[in-house]
Amino acid sequence: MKLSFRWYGEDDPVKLEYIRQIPTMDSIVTAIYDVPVGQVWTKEAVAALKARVEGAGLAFEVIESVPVHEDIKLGKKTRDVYIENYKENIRNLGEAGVKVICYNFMPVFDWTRSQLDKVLDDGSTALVYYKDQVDQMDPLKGELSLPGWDSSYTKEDLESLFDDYSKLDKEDLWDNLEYFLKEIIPVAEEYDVKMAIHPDDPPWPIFGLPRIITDEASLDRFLKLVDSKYNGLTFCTGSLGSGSFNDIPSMIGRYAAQGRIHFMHVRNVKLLGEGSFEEAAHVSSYGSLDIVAIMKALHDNGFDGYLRPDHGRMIWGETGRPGYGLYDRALGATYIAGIWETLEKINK
Ligand SMILES: [Mn+2]
Repeated sequence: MKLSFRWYGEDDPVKLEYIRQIPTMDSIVTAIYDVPVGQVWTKEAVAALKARVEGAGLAFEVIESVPVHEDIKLGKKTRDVYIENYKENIRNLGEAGVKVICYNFMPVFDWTRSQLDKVLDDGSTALVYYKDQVDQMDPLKGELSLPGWDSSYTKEDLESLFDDYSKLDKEDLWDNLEYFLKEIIPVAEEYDVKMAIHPDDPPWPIFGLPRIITDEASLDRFLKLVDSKYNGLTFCTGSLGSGSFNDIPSMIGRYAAQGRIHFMHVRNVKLLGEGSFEEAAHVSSYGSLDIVAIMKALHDNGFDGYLRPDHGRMIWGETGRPGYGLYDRALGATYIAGIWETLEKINK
């Protein structure tokens, strides 16, 4: 297991130099953020990012994310240009030593929450998803105020995207995902870059948009679309674990044994029933997931990929990017490292 940490670049209030001081930290998970979705990241930009990360004493081997253009998800005629660009990104990143690329196939919206700064009992703040609040939101009406959403969309862009997706059902989205994979996985194999899809967060449809990477049956179906190790998973415990229908340790055990998990996101969620949840401290007793069982499932099945503590709460007065402060994620990293050390020693 290689411990890693997400870093948003020079604008991130969490400095690379601080991340390096977290015990057993190995790698940085990052991306190039100033190139529009669907365009090629230049070799020069990739080389500069690699030099910056490695100069801080950390490995540059995981990219999160290379985003997938909406035209690819929609299966538009223009997708082929964007797919060629995507392949070029895989080649450039592979040549720079990148081993894993995380991406997702969620229409329009990435992760969705109803509030980013809910005050918990201990005074920390966390991201939450309350179903009744989300059900009342309409992305096409009123202010563009959905927490965390991509503010680069204008109202007109959104209307046009929603119109396009209204003509698409789940099976169409599966077809478009398969088309994309059949194009890119051979390139990933050639350049030794493992592709790792991130599940949908939350793992159910929102705002009438289809979502397909949500549970064990859909992950099985996904892995069979192209039966190659290079077509693998970012297994996000919080995203999949927001659905009580997912048995997380059991799923991890299966997919790790198959060698299909290349990247782990580990965080805890407290399920509140009926499609609502709060993000919680990593420690098992604070949420609904058994983090020790999760780490044991990885350890028992020989997991040797990358793992990062996922979202943390905001604690100790820290301000910054919701979910991505330093302190609570560092506590999570240390907790995870402690469980792993224990598993290594008791299994000797
Ligand atoms: Mn995640």
